[in-house]
Amino acid sequence: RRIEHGLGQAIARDELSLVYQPIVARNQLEVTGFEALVRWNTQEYGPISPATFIPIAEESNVIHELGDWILDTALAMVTRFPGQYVSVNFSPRQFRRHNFVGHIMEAVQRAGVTPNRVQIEITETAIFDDAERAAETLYKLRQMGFRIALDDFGTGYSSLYNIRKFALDSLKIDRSFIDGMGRERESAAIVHSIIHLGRALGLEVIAEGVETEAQVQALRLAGASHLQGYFFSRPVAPDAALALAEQRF
Ligand code: G
Ligand code: G
Ligand code: MN
Ligand code: NA
Repeated sequence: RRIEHGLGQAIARDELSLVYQPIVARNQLEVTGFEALVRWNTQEYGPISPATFIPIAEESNVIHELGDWILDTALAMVTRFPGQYVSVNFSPRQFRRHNFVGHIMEAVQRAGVTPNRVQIEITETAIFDDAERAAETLYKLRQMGFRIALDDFGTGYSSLYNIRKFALDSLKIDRSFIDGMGRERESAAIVHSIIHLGRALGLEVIAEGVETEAQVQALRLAGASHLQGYFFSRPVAPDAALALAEQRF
């Protein structure tokens, strides 16, 4: 409750910021996009992780105020990138908001950003409850030119039905599988299967949580189209992100 109250004031108090983590293409290892991740540095308790406060915000309409700030800030940033897209996380409640499509369209128009510079990251949880409505929302967004990514793929209510039914551009393989790849045959098999499946369906496959050179090599060999993780860069502040934008890894 105290967190919920604090979140209501966080924007006015200027306690929120976004950091950006590069997403790197397989072949030349150039940066094709940046994932925006929110940070909250409270005056009273110091930094609080989004893993803690997003689920709390998600319990009330505070998520909308927060989500609007995140989207507007990310859109202002993408105009500074030399061509990359920005990938923004949307929680299930945001995605199911009344007129989500109109809302997001208005935001990009206000910012003067074309939809192809924006990737919308949602999880399977967001589309699970009302699949018909979710399919329609994703279809419209994709028609308008937004990129759609299914985040944390392989966890939660993962079903192959989802990737057939929904208009998607990319699958983001959950980092728990990447983490397990070098140790367990099972994780490696799952990673390979997701990559093959994604490619067969014409989707980009982004491997998350890439931390080591060995993972980079294994994932490139397996055919992942994009890589993201601490090996390349942690999520960094706007100026540092701009410095990374033209870099090859
Ligand atoms: O960046 P970090 O690893 O601390 O993020 C922890 C969790 O918070 C992850 O599940 C991530 O998806 C989520 N998260 C981070 N930034 C955002 C955001 O801007 N919006 C939403 N909805 N979730 C976010
Ligand atoms: O749920 P989502 O995939 O949006 O969560 C992204 C979170 O993953 C961010 O909080 C980010 O800080 C974290 N992250 C990004 N790269 C790595 C990595 O290489 N290793 C680990 N452990 N976490 C990572
Ligand atoms: Mn994400
Ligand atoms: Na993820």
